[in-house]
Amino acid sequence: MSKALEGVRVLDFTHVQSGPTCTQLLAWFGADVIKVERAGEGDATRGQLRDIPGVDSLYFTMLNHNKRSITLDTKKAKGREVLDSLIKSCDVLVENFAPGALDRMGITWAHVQKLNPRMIVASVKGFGPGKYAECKVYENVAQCAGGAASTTGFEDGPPLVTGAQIGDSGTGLHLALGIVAALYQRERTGRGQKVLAPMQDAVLNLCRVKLRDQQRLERSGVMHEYPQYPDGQFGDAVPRAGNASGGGQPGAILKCKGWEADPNAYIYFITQAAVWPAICRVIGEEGWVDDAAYATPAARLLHLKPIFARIEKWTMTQDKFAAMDILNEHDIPCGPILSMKEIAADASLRESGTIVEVDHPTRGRYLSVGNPIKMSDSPTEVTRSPLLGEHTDEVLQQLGYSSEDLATLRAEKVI
Ligand code: CAO
Repeated sequence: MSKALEGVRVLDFTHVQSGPTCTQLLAWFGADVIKVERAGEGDATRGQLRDIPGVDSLYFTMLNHNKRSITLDTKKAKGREVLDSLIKSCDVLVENFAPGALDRMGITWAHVQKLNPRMIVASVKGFGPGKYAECKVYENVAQCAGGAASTTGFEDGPPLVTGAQIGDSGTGLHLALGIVAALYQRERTGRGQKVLAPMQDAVLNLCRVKLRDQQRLERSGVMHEYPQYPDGQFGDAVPRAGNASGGGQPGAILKCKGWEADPNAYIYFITQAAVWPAICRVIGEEGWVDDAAYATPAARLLHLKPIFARIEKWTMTQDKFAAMDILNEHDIPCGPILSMKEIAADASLRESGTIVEVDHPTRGRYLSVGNPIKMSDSPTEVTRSPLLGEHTDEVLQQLGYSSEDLATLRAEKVI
């Protein structure tokens, strides 16, 4: 079966996490992704957080599936020549170097346009234009600057970053969408364009509801579904809301049977208005269905803490999976708090290809996250990440370099 992006060739200048997540998606959709790395060291993540000495780390292998790898010193004149032929033969250049690094390499937008006016140049940077445009940025910096940290955590604690890599992988996703849209526009215009996804902006986009709440707070001074209501105080900025749902349907994380010993024996419970009578019946509080203090969503907002305390009395009698089964029989939205250990063993995620086992020549078999986006006409087969420079000869020969040329480039440490 063909793939959605078959025939699209990507010059992949990405490293660490944000850029590689983007090009990995493009590869999963069928693009030929050629990762350019420095000879000897390659992407820094190959050697970071290693669990097996001398072997590409899981950090690297899990972010670089389905790609080809070439080594190239782009600071040498001959390396620049190879790079120029790659630019001529590729559709997209993706990079996430520190600001200015691509220009310092001589790969300016004008240079790219001269060589290949159809090329799309896509970049991740920490910040967009403005006072921080020149700053280097990693995941947690983006989470802090994009509004996630100030709105995550409990009201009496410090700002918190989340384990979801919304700065890196979240920005990679945004960039991938920009690239696909630019490819689509190129079909009509014949022209490439620059695509920029700043990490701060991507995090803010994912925190959109908190900017909504900032304006609600400024208008009314209070937000009824936040844990600060009705007893606490609101300041002038959106406060941290703990595990409150943040939406129109109040929710909370509640203890389940075994919570004393198991740090993940919890369930997320949403008191969706449509199923309030069912909730009352399940927890044994049938009287709350018609009690004026509990019968309407507005009335319940005044009593959320005691309501969730009562529901928790019930969830503590069930393990999280049993609670999930019972609640789902009544269409009550809920979700078990799953550990990574439980997720790794999840049969449905394995069945759908979202958790995959991959073979690697030096590491052996390992577990990874496959393509979370499923397409009926473009299935994803996850293949292992490339060894450093594994495809240098193959790619350069495709560009027209002879065996003698390769020997010279190798002797001069260009590849
Ligand atoms: N041959 C020769 N030189 C190469 C090369 C190659 N194949 N590939 C990269 N280089 C050079 C670059 O040209 C650059 O050189 P100069 O600084 O002399 O111009 C140098 O390697 C280092 O690039 P860098 O500044 O991007 O790398 P760093 O490790 O110092 O910074 C990071 C890393 C992530 C902080 C920075 O790249 C960055 O801010 N990127 C944008 C935001 C981003 O994507 N952050 C997410 C990272 S994941 O958490």
